[in-house]
Amino acid sequence: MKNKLIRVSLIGKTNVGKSTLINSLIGETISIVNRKINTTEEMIIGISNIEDTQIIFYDTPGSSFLNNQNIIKTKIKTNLWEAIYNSDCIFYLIDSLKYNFKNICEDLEKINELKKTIIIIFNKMDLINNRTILPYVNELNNLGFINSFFNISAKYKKGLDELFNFLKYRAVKNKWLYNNNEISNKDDVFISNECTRNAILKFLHKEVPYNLKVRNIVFKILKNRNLKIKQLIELKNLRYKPIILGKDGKTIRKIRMNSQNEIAKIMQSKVHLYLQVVKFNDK
Ligand SMILES: Nc1nc2c(ncn2[C@@H]2O[C@H](COP(=O)(O)OP(=O)(O)OP(=O)(O)O)[C@@H](O)[C@H]2O)c(=O)[nH]1
Ligand SMILES: [Mg+2]
Repeated sequence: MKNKLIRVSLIGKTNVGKSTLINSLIGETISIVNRKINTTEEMIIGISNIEDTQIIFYDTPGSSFLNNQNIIKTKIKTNLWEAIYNSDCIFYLIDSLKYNFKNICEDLEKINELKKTIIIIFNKMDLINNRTILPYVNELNNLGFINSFFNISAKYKKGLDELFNFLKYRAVKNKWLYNNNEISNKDDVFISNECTRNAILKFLHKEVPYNLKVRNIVFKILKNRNLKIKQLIELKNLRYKPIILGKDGKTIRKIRMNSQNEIAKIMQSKVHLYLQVVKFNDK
């Protein structure tokens, strides 16, 4: 019987490991992970079905968008709040190495206005002794509205069973929202575009990666089951083009190889990736 449902938002500052966690929970790469800040731009949904329960996870952009008064209404901010509104509970992730009570409190108080169940998750526990976080737990517990605390390592998949058990227990009678075979709202085209954006984030610094879009124009499964993919890197401003190409095309070649390898790993097939750098809206 498919009759229980729970929806969970993964919220937290940039780089705390939200996308790593959704990938580990779903068991596949559906959201890209990077050491740079503000990697995730769109809301990404991951679906996990366990017996009669469907668990829906929303991966969101970093929570700096929650409070930012300068951003009145952007797609990112709207996505973030939409995820929170639609959730039955919030997993608020903390990078255990970068605990900052005041910063975290700002987010938590804002989220708590919606009276959602808030669960604190200390991530990156592979890098720190368990005892270090005890005073943090105490401090946050004193806020009076935190439902529970978990310690995990999203990267090394530690502590995830406890999260699943908690969610299974809290799921309530409701119709499933997705079919049994769906694991994400994002398709292979989206993920392959994201691999290229991620490679650009890796090899280029400063504002360049945040001022472009990757758009797919060909996604074809060839007779030998290889994948042929063509993508446009669309720039808002063409002055970035030489930076992306690099000297003698060195940088774009590195981006192409890195993305091609990543897509091949995720799709488990050989990939031929072609990239072209164009001005936004150029055909
Ligand atoms: N050691 C360790 N590193 C982790 C863990 N979880 C995530 N990371 C690393 O932290 C960095 C950021 O991870 P992401 O998953 O991209 O973080 P995010 O919260 O989605 O970041 P934004 O999308 O920018 O908001 C990456 O380099 C990850 O490999 C963990 O459990 N342990
Ligand atoms: Mg992310």
